[in-house]
Amino acid sequence: MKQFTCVQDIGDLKQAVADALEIKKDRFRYTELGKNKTLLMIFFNSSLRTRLSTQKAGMNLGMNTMVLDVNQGAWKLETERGVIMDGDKPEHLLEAIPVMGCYCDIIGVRSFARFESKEEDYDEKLLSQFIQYSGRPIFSMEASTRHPLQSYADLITIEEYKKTARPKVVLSWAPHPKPLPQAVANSFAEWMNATDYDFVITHPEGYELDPVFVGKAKVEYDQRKAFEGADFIYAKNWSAYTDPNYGKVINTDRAWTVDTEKMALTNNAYFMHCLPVRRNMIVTDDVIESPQSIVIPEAANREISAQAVLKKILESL
Ligand code: AN0
Ligand code: CP
Repeated sequence: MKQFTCVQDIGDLKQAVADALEIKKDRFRYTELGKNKTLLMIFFNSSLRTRLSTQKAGMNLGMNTMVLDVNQGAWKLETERGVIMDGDKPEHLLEAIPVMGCYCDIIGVRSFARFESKEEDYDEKLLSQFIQYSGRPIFSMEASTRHPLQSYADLITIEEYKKTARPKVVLSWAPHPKPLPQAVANSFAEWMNATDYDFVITHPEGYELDPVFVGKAKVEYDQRKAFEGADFIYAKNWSAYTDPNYGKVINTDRAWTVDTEKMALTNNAYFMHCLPVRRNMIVTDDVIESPQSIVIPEAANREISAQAVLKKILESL
């Protein structure tokens, strides 16, 4: 595997789950594979889980790992070509990327949607430049439109907890005070659509996702109806995708918060969220602390998905 940015890159999902569960049984089986190989993780945005789980995954494979927080200590980067660089940015991305490539074998990149231009975000301009100019395999640690390491971990988690072959999985929008990217929701939808699960998306009007990601999912505007009979509730906030509100918060209606009363409509569903989560906005304390909440095992599986991806990339070097 030469890059990992979306569901297609991982190939057959049943195999991907089997590979991940094999790693989970013995995560130190491949410590020779990454020997003398260097993983560079580049963050344009904050992270707790991705940073730690991916670094741990690299170490499990015997890799050396380096982390660069671009906004803390590196030079401010110009990203536009043709700009006369007489402002506050001393370095251009077009030098920075190949230079980073000189010092490592694999690069992970986190760069969220910037909400300045929907086209630039949905073209994955920054990630594409890394792919084009670094000379190294690139994997996404959440880019503008997708968070595939998260979705892969989510899939592993559902496979571990599901009680029926074709569970009903509901992606539910939930309120949040600040504009968040659509990446986690898009990506989760993309991965769920690649399974044979019964997949439903619920959100208030105005929060429709890009139809490319919605795919064959059923969209239900009545959250309570969507929750009926669900086996998994996957809560997430996202900002508006549709124009003219792209990147905006158009509603923070706490009637959409996931609470005990709504969970009671489900088939004793498990509660999932990628974290970080704002309690009593997205989900009540009671639900996230309940035995049905699997947010911690879900986060733990981030190490496994990252290791499965790094292993595949290492095998292709
Ligand atoms: C980010 C998001 O919604 O994309 C990262 C989630 C993994 N969340 C926040 O910025 C709070
Ligand atoms: N879920 C997730 O990617 O968390 P971080 O933003 O903390 O990495």
